[in-house]
Amino acid sequence: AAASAATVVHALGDDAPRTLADDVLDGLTAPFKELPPKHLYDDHGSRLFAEICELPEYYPTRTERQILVERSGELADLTGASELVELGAGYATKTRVLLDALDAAGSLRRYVPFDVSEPPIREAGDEIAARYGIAVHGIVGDFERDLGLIPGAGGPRLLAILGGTLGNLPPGSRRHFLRRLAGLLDDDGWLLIGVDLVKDPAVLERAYNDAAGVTSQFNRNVLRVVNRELDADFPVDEYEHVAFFDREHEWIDIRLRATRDHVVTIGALDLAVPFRAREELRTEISSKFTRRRLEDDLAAAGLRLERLLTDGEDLFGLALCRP
Ligand code: AVJ
Repeated sequence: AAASAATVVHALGDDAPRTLADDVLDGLTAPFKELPPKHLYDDHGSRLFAEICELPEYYPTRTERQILVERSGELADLTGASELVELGAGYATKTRVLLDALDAAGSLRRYVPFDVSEPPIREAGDEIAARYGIAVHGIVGDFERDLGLIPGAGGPRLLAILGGTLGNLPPGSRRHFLRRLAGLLDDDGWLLIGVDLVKDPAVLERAYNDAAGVTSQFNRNVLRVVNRELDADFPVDEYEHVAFFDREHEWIDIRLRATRDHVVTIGALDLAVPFRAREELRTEISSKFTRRRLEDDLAAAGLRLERLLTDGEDLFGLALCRP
């Protein structure tokens, strides 16, 4: 039945601070300090990321959108999908293109947006339910943990993870995660993955070191999140944003570098963490792909690459895969 408002299911609730506390405790006491990138996306971080997507240096978002604009009809015809499940949906701006195509093909019945942040799911979900007259089942959760909340497929499913989100996972976790995604698909299901492609390191590095400094703000925001949520005292302005292309691993390595010796107190954990001047804390990796590497990862997860749709300059790819 057509619904005019989105249903939203929550997996995070009271658990979210616990996850952050565990990650901070593990990450800041490890031999090389590290925090997982999902904590970058509080409300402020989500807004900063939306700003990044509009930056002239940050080509992935507009390139992916352009590929979707050009090839969504083909994706709709190939998949005949009756439902779109989208991991890391955010405001679903690019998704509209895909929804339009599935709607035009006449197969669309349900949209299942999944994200760590609730406001985008609710806003975009309500609007999409009303506009397409389809059921919208939103899920607020952590997709490394809460995939079980995704309902069973009610017809050919298109499971999408766009924007290069998959690239945040290190190679081993990525294969493991792909295997779990394969488990959400029946034989008639499809997986659509947005992958940033290996290219001139100068172009890559520029995308993560924008002239306006928005990426630096976004990166350092994770320290504000820890300060607020765990009663910590990171001197946010005394950390520098660092992002470089690691040619061996083919990923952008994103870090925060302390500019002086200091000790950070994390009240909620009763923890004191010393930082040396120039010591770095990794906040994100963003893997870049070649077709070969993608195929190897997919094979390890029991998936195969049906099409790799790219833009004219091979900046970004949309990989359509099947079990
Ligand atoms: C959301 C993970 C795809 O890796 O390009 C952008 C995040 N970090 N600028 C990316 C990000 C810094 C983005 N992903």
